[in-house]
Amino acid sequence: GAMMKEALLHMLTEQEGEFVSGQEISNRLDCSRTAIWKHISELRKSGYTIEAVQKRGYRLITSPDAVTAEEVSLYTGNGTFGKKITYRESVNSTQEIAHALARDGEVEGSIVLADEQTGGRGRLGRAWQSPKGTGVWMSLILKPNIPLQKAPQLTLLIAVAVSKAIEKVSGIEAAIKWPNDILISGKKSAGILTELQAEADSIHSVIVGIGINVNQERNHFSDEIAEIATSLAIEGGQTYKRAEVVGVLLQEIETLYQQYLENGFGMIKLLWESRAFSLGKRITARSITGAITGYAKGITEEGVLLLEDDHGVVHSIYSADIEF
Ligand code: BT5
Repeated sequence: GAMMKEALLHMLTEQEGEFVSGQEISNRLDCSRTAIWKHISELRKSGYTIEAVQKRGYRLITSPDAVTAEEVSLYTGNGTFGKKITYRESVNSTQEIAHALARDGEVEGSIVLADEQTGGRGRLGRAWQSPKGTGVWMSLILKPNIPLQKAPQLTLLIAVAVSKAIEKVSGIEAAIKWPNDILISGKKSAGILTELQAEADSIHSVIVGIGINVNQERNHFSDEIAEIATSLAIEGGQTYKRAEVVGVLLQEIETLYQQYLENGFGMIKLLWESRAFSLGKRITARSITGAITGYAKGITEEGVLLLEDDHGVVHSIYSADIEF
């Protein structure tokens, strides 16, 4: 059923606003006219405007800004990431669902998407605001064959992919703030949460949580983050299709991830540095063990931040929040 609906949507989309006859649909999908009608009704219920005209067939007029499996599948291209999509209208956190799937042996590249998260989370138990119908709230399952201590490299890889995807879809420049923030005009437009399932020293699965503010208006953000958060719509002055953001992002991630597995972190490190916001700046790195102020010199091969304090001592920062 779901496959058929997806195939039908693909046919209508390919026609770019032209009519597709019931006969052609029925031939290509090998289904009855009644079945087609049923799927057309379902698509309409999901927000698609489809015109039906006697003897001419069906024509797609508009599609909703949805992150359902069928809508996202229009944008995922030929890669393997995003071939399997679990969509939920409302969840506590997509991370929870992805963790459970990974424990049950879910394949690499599977994603979980939600239209809304009621308990979206950031690092260190912080909350991630995920209002309904506004952003990309996604968890991606990876199964890299790398040692545990290299896992932080993946966060940097994903950050490069997110900033590239934002630029591709919107033309807006997006910088990376170590380790996991994507900034537009100095405000946070996306965040990354990398969680591991590991046995002894080896990684079983990496659950990469990605939150991207796409179509929020300013009043969607609580007072607490109103000054520090932004969205693509606020910055670009127009709305964007979230499904396209997801599709472009998955293609960017898959390309970088293949390069990373084949050639190592070197190339990713260069890309990361060219998009980094904090390098060469005076910053404060704050963590549970205290705060260090100094110059951000760069990142190591492992993805660790190097911070030179006022006495010339270089500190390796494994995890912290960065203030300017
Ligand atoms: C992050 O944490 O930036 C990681 C965010 C990851 C969210 C994704 S959504 C899909 C998946 N499912 C989840 O449950 N999570 C992942 P952190 O660096 O700790 O930043 C959290 C801080 O960012 C909060 O304390 C707020 O100050 C701020 N914040 C919260 N919601 C925000 C939003 N929508 N946009 C910008 N800033 C936000």
